[in-house]
Amino acid sequence: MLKLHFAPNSRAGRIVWLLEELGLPYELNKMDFHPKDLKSAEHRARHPLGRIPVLEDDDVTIWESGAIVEYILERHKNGGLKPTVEDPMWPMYQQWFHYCEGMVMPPINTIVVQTILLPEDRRDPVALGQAQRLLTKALAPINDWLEGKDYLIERFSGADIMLGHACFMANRLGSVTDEMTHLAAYVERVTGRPHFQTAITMA
Ligand SMILES: N[C@@H](CCC(=O)N[C@@H](CS)C(=O)NCC(=O)O)C(=O)O
Repeated sequence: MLKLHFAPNSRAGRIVWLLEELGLPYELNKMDFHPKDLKSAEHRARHPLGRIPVLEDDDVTIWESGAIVEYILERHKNGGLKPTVEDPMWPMYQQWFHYCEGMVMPPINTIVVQTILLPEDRRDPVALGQAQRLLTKALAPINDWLEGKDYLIERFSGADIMLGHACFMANRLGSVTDEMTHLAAYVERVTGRPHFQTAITMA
């Protein structure tokens, strides 16, 4: 049985979303998004940095949300959500899948740290401004690419689990502007999926 180590309002929601989309059975270890749980010796034994998500599958323990998505799609795919290597959309699947943690999440992390996690007297407006500008730049090619498409490779896929979730977070932080019409419609489409709602409202 797959076991997901989870806390609300985090990237672990991506994995719940995927498991729900695939209809796979899983067990959830719900933790608080708090050092008492994430930095406990028990959790650090699963993830050396005390982060989430972590997936256990019999004798396998794997972390990094993208690696977990790929692991589930390869070993338990239950029929899809990933193009084959011969598929003309496969290169774009790869690109947008990795663009998520590579380019979009780093400024999101900084914005969250600078607006939520740090106490007010330790926040740095210069770092915040830089991250906001970087995020706006990183979102622009996604907006352009999505013109005329419902999803990143036209049909719903693992790339949407990754980058769609990151775009949802960017939107929550106010970085998806009115001019980004294709991206705004995409965020609405992705967040309107019933399994996304299940994952995101899970506390
Ligand atoms: N690149 C990693 C990032 C993991 C990560 O930073 N997770 C956050 C939650 S979204 C976390 O565990 N934060 C707790 C902490 O930094 O102490 C992934 O995609 O899994």
